[in-house]
Amino acid sequence: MAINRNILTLDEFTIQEMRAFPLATGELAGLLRDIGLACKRVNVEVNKAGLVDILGDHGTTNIQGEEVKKLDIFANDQLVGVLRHGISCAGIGSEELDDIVIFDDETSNKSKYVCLFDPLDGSSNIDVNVSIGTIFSIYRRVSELGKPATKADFLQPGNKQVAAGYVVFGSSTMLVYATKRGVNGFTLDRQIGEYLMSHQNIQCPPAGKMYSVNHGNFFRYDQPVKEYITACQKKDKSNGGPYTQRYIGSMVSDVHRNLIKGGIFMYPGTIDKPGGKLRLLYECNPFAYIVEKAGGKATNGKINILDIVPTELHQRTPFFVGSINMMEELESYLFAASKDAAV
Ligand code: P6P
Repeated sequence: MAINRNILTLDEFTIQEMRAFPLATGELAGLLRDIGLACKRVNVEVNKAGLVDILGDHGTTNIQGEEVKKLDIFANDQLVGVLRHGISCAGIGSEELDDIVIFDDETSNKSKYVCLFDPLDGSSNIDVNVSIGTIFSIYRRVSELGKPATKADFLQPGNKQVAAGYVVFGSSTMLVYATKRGVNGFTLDRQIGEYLMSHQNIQCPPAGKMYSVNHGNFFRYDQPVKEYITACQKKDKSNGGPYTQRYIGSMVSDVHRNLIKGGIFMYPGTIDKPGGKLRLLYECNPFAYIVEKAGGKATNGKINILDIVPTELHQRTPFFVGSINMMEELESYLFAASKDAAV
């Protein structure tokens, strides 16, 4: 079988990228390899979730008060284990863990990076075979190398991310990650166990025809959000439409689709939960970074998501992300409302 040497593996690509940074130590490449390895193990379990007694509630609830599925714990354990025993990460923050975990060993304390992740987002969909995903965010430490990482390493604004990415466990398993040099996607070839470059230099189309939001919350959204959603419904050929509403309740899949095809994803605050549902550090910041590096935009409805200075590990934020033209149209509704309110 002819081997197509034009297809780069994830490891080959990250090593190739290192050449652009003469002072690179290979730690970031190692960290991405470790995440990819953990997610290969998760992939095996996700693909057989219906066959073994790994479904069903784990009987506990996480800090969010949500039922925890066994796969959540499995995915979390794989990521913590691989990163703890790697040489590229000083500590982690996880949706499934109440507080950060500082690895505090001689090797880890010398590591430049910390990692935050949602080990298996959308896990409520596991039992019904809807795509789910892992989301990760990587920061360079601000604390002294050689000593244990500190909380300050994790509570940095999203614009300080060194890299961010996700793995979507769908019809295929794909790892997408962004650095300041751009966004690239790698599809897992399960036969050889390698992530192969399948989507080079991903660009988010400036306009799309898909909007993603939970219509069940419509009457609990703020007026400007309702007006924008209604405008989406009224689009026709004369003004860039008609639009389609696509929302599968699994953020990784919804945002991945909109990143590739163009579109806007919204999880606004509601009257009863003005802070929204999605978490800033390991859901919104990574996706905001990825979509922005691909030419899109992300806000909390007031400011760029990446400019928010975090105060808590599990804090939530309203979240709007997607194609630049659609985001700017949304903002025209949001800012008009704030101008009216200021009068
Ligand atoms: P709702 C999954 O639980 C999740 O965190 C995201 O993946 C998804 O976009 C969102 O919640 C769905 O929330 O309230 O619309 O069911």
